[in-house]
Amino acid sequence: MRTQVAIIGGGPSGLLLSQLLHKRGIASVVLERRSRDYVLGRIRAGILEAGFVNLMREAGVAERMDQECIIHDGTTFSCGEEEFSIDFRRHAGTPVVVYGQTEVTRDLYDATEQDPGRVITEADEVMPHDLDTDKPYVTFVKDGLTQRLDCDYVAGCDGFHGVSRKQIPDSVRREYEKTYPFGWLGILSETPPVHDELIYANSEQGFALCSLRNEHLSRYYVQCPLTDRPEDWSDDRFWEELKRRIPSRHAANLVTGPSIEKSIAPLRSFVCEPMRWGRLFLCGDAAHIVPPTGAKGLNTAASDIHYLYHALLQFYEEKDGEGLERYSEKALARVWKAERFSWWMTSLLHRFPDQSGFDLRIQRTELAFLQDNDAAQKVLAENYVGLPY
Ligand code: RFL
Ligand code: PHB
Repeated sequence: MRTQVAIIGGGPSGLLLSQLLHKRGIASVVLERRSRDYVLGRIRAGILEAGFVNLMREAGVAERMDQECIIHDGTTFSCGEEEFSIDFRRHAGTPVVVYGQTEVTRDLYDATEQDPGRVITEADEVMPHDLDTDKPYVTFVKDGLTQRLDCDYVAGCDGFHGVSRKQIPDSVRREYEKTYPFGWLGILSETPPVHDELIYANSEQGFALCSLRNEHLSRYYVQCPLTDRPEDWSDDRFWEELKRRIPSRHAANLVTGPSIEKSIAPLRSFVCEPMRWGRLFLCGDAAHIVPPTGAKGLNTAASDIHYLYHALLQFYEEKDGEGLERYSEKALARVWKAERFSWWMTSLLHRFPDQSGFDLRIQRTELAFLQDNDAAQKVLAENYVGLPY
């Protein structure tokens, strides 16, 4: 088999790249280890930056999103009973969009259906080869048969636990990592959202987030110890804890119900440099992870795809390799800003085990400053809605 761009991983990064290239007549094959249903079963991001929305439109897969998404002009922060809202439109000139990663991925999978063969699911033992030559290829096993996919370039879109990043030799690869001493317990429930904005809550009991997918489907999170397991949290325990962490006027309005999904995610900051080695280009979670507090993971994956897509267009349409040469530098410049913002939001809102009385007062003062200061709100709004590509 031969294609122009071999894409390892059929999550949102890989599928979006493939769809954008397809629109411009550039051939790609996506190799995904799991089944489509498995990928669509993962409940993850909910907030899209305008840059992401524009890429979905450019890829021709925005019809359902444009009909069903919810526009959010601002977000609420609370600290105990105190709360305030930051107006994105006023401070940054643009809102954010609520539309789940599950729906984004479904729309992208649906678009590939007219073009069978572009996505190969349940591909085992995917392995790229000869990445430092001008004839790279990828081998994989499908239905027990080993196959070979020759290509010009390989996009490593296979998430944090994928094979792509490890192909960059140890002597070249630098990794920067910070793990946080807590996780997020998340539930999805078929109940109306508690508020018409997201609520990011700092409380004595720890962080909580009230989010949503649509007017009948809510997504809530509470900070929890890393040693907890989802089985330790009955639905009743979850709702009680959430109510303790948000202002009482919202707790009084909270509609509870059975959870339809419950999971714990660890929080980590991670960056791999460089994001390109030979003919391999890393994108999304394969190259970097952020704690979810700033809603930046999927959005940063999308900015990588923007840079790589334009670099590939420049190469195939104008025979100019400059974009490919500069991919890692351009992507990393934006990645580190998302890392900084996500780390800052995480530090602002969580309880840390080693936090002193002084640290707590500083955290509270930082929130009070954000509440009172227009310039601070503008900085937050610009980062939250997404820095320019
Ligand atoms: P993914 O989604 O992990 O997809 C990678 C795909 O590669 C496949 N794969 C392989 N395929 C072939 N061979 C191999 N050897 C392979 N190894 C892996 C996997 O099966 C998978 O299908 O990475 P991608 O595409 O880069 O997308 C990244 C996003 O999924 C991630 O950044 C976001 O979900 C992060 N995130 C959020 N991001 C936001 O922008 N806004 C949010 O509100 C937000 N909330 C979240 C989040 C992540 C969370 N969790 C669970 C970590 C909330 C949570 C709770
Ligand atoms: C979500 O809805 O899952 C979500 C929203 C905002 C975040 C993280 C997760 O910061």
